[in-house]
Amino acid sequence: MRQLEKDKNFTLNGFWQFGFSAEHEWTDENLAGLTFPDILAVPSPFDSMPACNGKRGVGFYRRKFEVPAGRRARITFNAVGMYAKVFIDGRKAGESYAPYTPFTVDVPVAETNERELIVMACNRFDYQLCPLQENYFDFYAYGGIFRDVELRLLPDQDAIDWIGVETLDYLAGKIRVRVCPVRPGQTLTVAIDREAPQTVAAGETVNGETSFELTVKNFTPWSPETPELHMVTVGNGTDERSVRFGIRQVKAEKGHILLNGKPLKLLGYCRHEAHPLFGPALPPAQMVADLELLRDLGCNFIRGTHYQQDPRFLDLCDEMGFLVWEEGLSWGARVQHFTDPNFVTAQVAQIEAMIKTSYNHPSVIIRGFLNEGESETLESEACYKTLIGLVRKNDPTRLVTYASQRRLDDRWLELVDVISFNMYPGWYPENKEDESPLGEIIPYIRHNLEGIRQRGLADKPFIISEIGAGAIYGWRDPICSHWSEDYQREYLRIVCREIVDNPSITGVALWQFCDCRTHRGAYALGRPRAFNNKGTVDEYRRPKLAYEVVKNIFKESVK
Ligand code: ADA
Repeated sequence: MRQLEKDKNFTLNGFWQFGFSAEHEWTDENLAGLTFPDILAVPSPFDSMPACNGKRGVGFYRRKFEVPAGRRARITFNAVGMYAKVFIDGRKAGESYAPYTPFTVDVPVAETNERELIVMACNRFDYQLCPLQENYFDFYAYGGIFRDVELRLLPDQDAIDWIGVETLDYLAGKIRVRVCPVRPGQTLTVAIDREAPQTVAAGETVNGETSFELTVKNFTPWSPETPELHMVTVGNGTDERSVRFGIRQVKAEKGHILLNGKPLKLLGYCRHEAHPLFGPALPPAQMVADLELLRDLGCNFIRGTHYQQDPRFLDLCDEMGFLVWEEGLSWGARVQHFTDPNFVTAQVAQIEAMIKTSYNHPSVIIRGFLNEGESETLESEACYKTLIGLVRKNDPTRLVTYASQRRLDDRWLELVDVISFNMYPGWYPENKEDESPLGEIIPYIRHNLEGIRQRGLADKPFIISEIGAGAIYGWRDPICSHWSEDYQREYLRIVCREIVDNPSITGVALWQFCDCRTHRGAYALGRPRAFNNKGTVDEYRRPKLAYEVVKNIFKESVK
């Protein structure tokens, strides 16, 4: 308990008691009959573990935890799939219907130290309850507590909930620090790195939030080459919290993305958090290994598809100097979604949460949402405009985009900072009669660039947000057919050359870094092994033939 008092935060990861029922009704909140015969490691999805592999139903998790008697505390769940209810000492304390989105529950004050936590997590598709994730998405929908669980002891009053840091002047080291909640006139202390704290008076508060400007004295702007990080600690007399940040500026100008005034060429991959054994709960060692591989491939850029990435992974991107496009959960939203207020509300809530969660990560330079929605339709207008407006308002220092698959038919390209197209010429070819449609790739890319120019949008940076070809690991084929490693190698050779040589292309997120499990059942008919096989490495990160080709072209281009 002494350690707990000292640190204020501690992890609730570890081995929890576990039970599963395929029949349990989600509306049934009676805890009395639940049994927990098994053990499950948290974080991990229950449906990638041997006992429940591939099952859909409700997982029940239970563990004890400690909070000093009389103290307030809060638990953060960094992600539970697909939706969850949390019970503390037998009483419902919170719920969440947004997979991949962190949520918190407050621990009611009690007279005992020892407490009991039960979590019900359901992985049944239910559009009414959880409109963000559906069964046709091209990645497996896992269930269970699959990211970290943390407990924080709170002061009796005036807990600081959130601190956000943004760069005002990357040359002078000027930053704005946002703090909430704060009472008008409240005195705060603030310290940068190891400097002595200074006192500031909270000025005007808006919705309980105040902000003040500071100057960091010794710094180098954050960049992939110099990923320098700083810490700000804010205290209010009863609470004290620290967040890490980097000083850097991102801008879109004259067709370029500028980082600290210098144009970037973004070379990288779309990356799912995926592993055949651990699902989306990647062990830290695998996160580091993925970034080492990406670095070896000559990449500086990751599109975190198609949901918020694990905060620990973003920490690593900050430290290792990767540039990240972060996006909300969505895949192929249609008119029926855009006209459903429930869907739009869920999208808004998750994007608001995403912005708050990753606000202080210098690695995150772009925010995206609604991957491949029906953006050619008028019905999609309100949803796209709402989300674009939300990012601009809540996070004006980052660039806004979305991956469009409607490309030149897309209606909302004028509204974004960066135009991003997903495209698969030569894989899903225009002409199925062509036995080797590799010749389609370059004309197709250039046709889209020309279309953008004709639409008067050449001053917006352009990213190919997905492009790729499937290859089954180990399948070599002298006739270079679809699904062979040979075809993928030739495909990516053409794509990467064009990306690095064509100055009108600001960047690429190749589809995709590693093979990953996709839907079960007939949706997987076009997906051998029920995996999306377009990884440059397979699901165990074994390199395919394309690996060396991508690496040589990307590395050569930055020499
Ligand atoms: C889409 C989608 C990806 C993946 C890809 C493919 O562009 O955004 O998630 O499904 O197609 O492999 O076809």
